[in-house]
Amino acid sequence: EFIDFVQENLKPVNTMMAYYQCAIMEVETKFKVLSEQHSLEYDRNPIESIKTRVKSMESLLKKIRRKNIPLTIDAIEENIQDIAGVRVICAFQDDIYKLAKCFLDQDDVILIQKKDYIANPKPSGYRSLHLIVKTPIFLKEGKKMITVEVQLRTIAMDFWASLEHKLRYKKSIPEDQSKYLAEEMMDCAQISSALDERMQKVRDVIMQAEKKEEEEEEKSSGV
Ligand code: 0O2
Repeated sequence: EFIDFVQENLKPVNTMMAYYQCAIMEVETKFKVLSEQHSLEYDRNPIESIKTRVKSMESLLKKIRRKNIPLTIDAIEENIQDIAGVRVICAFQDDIYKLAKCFLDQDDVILIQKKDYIANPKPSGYRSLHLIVKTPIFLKEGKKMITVEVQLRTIAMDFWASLEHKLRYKKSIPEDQSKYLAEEMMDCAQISSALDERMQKVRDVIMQAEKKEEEEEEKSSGV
């Protein structure tokens, strides 16, 4: 049925996917600009890496079925908010909130929904800050607002989520083992959360020391 829909609507489906790709480029650039500016100001890059993807047709189909969404372009665009995905990976947790604020302060970024799975982790142990936003892309006909899901995470959160994602889609793991592995991942989530906190505290001490050194240099050069 979905295949028929795609075949019958090949052009609008391809156009829709191309627009999502354009919105991804816009959002990725916004984070690159913020990172560049932060590097210039503080000599430190808050972003470790950025990963982007347009949702695959297979994964899109699964979601359409799971959520019982009617097969029209409008219904898909309205109900599926993660067709365009941008994942921003930071070293430290506080960089996530600083970046999110700078991003959301931009007047062409409209926040649709914020899901703070760092403050409130999912039952699986999953942690990340999700921002569902609308942002414009500029076409010859004018601007079109496109929905993008931004996931902000630390390196530790990303490491955990990548492994857990693999586990989630392995159907051949026996039930008793899968229960044990889920508990194991819960444990790992707690360890990774504690690691994020401790590393950030060490980073804070380093930053304090740097600030002090700079102040002392300024004082001595002023004499
Ligand atoms: P993908 O592309 O394979 O990553 P929604 O159905 O989106 O309206 P939902 O599902 O509650 O509502 O959205 P949620 O949970 O806020 O965000 C969905 C995405 O977050 C997932 O995408 C994952 O990327 C990530 N995510 C959420 N929970 C978990 C989790 O427990 N473990 C891992 N590893 N990732 C998680 P998809 O849809 O799975 O697709």
